[in-house]
Amino acid sequence: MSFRTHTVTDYVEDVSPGSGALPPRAWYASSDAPSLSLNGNWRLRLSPTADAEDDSFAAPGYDAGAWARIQVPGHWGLQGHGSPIYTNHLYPFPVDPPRVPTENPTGDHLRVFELPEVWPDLAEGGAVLRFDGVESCARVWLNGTELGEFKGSRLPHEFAVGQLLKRTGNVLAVRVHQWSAGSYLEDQDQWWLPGIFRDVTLLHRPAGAALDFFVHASYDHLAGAGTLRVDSDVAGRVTVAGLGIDIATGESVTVPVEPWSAETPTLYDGELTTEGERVPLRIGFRTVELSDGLIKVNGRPVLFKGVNRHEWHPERGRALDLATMREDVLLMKRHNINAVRTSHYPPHPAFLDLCDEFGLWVIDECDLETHGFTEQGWRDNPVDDDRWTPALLDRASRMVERDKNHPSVVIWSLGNEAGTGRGLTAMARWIKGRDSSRLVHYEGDPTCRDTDMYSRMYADHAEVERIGRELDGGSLKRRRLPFVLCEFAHAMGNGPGGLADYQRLFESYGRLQGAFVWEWIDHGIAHPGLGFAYGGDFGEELHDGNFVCDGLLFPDRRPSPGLVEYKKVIEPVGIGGDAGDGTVRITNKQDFAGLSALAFSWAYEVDGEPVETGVLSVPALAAGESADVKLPPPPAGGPAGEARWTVRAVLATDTAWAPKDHVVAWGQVPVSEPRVPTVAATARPAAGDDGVITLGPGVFDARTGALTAVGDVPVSGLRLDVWRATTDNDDGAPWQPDLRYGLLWRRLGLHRMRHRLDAVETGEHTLTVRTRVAPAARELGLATVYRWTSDGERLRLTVSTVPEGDWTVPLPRLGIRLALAAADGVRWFGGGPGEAYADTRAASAVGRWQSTVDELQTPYVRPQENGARIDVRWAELGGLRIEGDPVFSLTARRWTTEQLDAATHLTDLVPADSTVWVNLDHAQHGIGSQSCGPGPLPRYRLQAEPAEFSFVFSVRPGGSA
Ligand code: IPT
Repeated sequence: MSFRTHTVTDYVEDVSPGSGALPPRAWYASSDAPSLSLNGNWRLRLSPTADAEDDSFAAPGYDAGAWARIQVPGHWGLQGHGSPIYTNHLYPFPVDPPRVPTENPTGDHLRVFELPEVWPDLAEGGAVLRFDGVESCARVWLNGTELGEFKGSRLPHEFAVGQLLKRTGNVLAVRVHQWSAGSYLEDQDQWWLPGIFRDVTLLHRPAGAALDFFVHASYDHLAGAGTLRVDSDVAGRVTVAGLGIDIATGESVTVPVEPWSAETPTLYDGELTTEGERVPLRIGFRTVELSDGLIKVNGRPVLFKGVNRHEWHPERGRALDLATMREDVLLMKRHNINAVRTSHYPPHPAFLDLCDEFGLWVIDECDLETHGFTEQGWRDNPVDDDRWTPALLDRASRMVERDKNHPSVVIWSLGNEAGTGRGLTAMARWIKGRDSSRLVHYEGDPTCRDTDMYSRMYADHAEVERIGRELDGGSLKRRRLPFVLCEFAHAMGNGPGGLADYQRLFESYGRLQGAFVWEWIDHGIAHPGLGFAYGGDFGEELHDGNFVCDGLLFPDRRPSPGLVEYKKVIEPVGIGGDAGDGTVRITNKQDFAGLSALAFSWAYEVDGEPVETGVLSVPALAAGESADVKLPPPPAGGPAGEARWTVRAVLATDTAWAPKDHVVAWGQVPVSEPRVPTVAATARPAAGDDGVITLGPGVFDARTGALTAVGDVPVSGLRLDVWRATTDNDDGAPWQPDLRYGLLWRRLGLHRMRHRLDAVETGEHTLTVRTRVAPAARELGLATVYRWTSDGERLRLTVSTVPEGDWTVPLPRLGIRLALAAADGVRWFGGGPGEAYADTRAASAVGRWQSTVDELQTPYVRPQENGARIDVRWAELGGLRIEGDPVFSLTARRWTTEQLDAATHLTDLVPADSTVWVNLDHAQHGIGSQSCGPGPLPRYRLQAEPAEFSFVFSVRPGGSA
């Protein structure tokens, strides 16, 4: 055999999708034909340009002994070679399609393999080499013969290799280029991470093997019957034992079945048998249609409670293992999520198997985004340039053919943020022609020319309501379409706020068929010095910072408070009411299922402690039905105090996704109001000769009026505080036209307020400290008076503030801060167990909670305001007991707000000593979602207006710390 040594790189910049690969087809694992995973340890040589090395490495006998080793699937940039780049929509190279930079990191991958014993005789049948994902362009050789090259990073590519295989010493060579013409089509908001990042598999293809097949399994909800037909390239038989089905391919049969839905994901195991192989089928019967202007499945409109899922692992990037995919699905199911948009590319195929099995509606999105062209007014956009259309159609067909047999996939999405153009229309036409059983989605074209639904991202509540009321106008076609928010509630940092307000709209207007939170997981990269790294941490010349950390999960898959909030807001069962009439209203908010999977219970709580509990018997409610369910009479003779009912719905038995007793939904019904602490002002302030004033347990500096101790608990730095370490949502995105309060606050100087002491006055029973709190260079300020009284045991502080000057912005927070010398455990009665703010408070339940100062922190990848517990009646920490009048919001941390504000990574937060900084807030400004969407609704803004609030301090029985 002769092997020519040359370097060809033209294909890299060719708009064509590639050459040499087999036509796309369904992805499946044969029951009997053997396969060989080529995942594992490969050799890697990284070069700076596409042509730095010739292709002699592909020849048998090449000695790669000096090359590095790399784990496949994997990205070389996460395995010590080169580094990742993060941009949101900017191309990190000059825009001159289809040209790419000369500096084009190129990874030559090499692997030598033997065929396993079980592999049939090489003369029998063929073999296919399958790549499930390579970014962004690959050229492939087996045993020195070039197979072809391809683009389309998150799509499968197969090559026929039967005639090239040997029993031993097979040499597979893959040259991977970071940049290619394909990069112009893959401008998704994520890390640019080249490599062979999904499986590489060799599949034996016996003679008479199934090639491609299409399972058509519809459901007639009126007849309760499913119709099955399997079209197959290679004729054979289809059997479904559980349904007594045994038909020829191409033939259809109708039988009574249980339908598939995300709520009841009934799958029937079947088999396709061709002459050469047996293929397992997992059949879910369902019919998706657009009817009466609504997306209906099995005859009923569905409400998507969705998330956008990028594939991410903090160490392995987009090379996800099965366990991680499974964890994602389990976490979604446990948090009441029923839908996933596979933003912005088809996921690893195993993820869709899990969606079929556990029940999630899927919008399967094509690997297409050209967002960077927005910088030039979308000029030269590949989706509106016929030369690129073959590449677009290739991508559409690779997605549809691969995933067409998944019942979970109900909608095909053409891609994301690609502007408008003929290429998209061509894709939609092709998809409709190939698969009329699903709907088509695309957000980027407001005329909805190619789609079956009107889709938007980040529309504010008011606009969503207008759309719900069908007052939004738009093209005639669009006005007849259902609406989804394919992205909303930007989950960057603390937030998103306003989820409950959106959900109320979705549940009120039929046209609004739900929404998908942006996004599932933070794409932080585990980093020894930084905790998690984000854009800019690898020295990128262009980057978008921590905009890549905007998920409901932290990078290590711990749920953030945003996910806990979302779970509450999208509960499948509504539990609420007002105990006045002794009932609780139960609503089955599901689209299909009844309530038989759930067990209901009640607890009667006084001051947060359960006094009595019992089973609540709830009538069988069909999807959409409600009932007022009688609560038992309140227990007689119980303790006096603030009482409420807590009603829970838990799983009645173990399910595939969570154990028995997993809480699915809950609600609280208050019986009485919070009790307000009273302190008779009987103690008298006493001046000592050491410059100290005492009032009950309070010890003050006589000159400044500053509190220095409560009993034996030292306290320092107590004063009005209006600043918070701005959240990503406070700061807002650079393109946000709206008011961005984070910037306005800083411009005003609210982060550097000065406290002028005007007077320290002692009255008969009071110590009054008058101040004015204001930033340098401004005339506005807050006249602030601290009034102290005591009954000898407890010390009451009443703070009054009156804004002076022209306040045109809300306040970040309004309350006091103080420092304790030490604190660890924290107990409180109020909202919990987790973080909550004015517009992120649905999941906060009133009760008795305990935690530690360290556990109260929420580890947002970029540090910012976090960890507030709301509606606190009283809290105990550091030896103090603090009661609120009215209830307050509590944060406690081992660093100051200023340190939190200055930190850029979690590892910047290091306690200086044992000091704990405590904020007791009368209120905080809402959170909103302005890191990409709307800010907090007006009612969650903390307006600067006169306010008065009180705290009662005492030494906690049992002493300090
Ligand atoms: C929208 C993108 O579709 C998504 O990929 C992500 O970038 C998100 O925003 C923000 O995190 S694009 C929208 C900002 C116009």
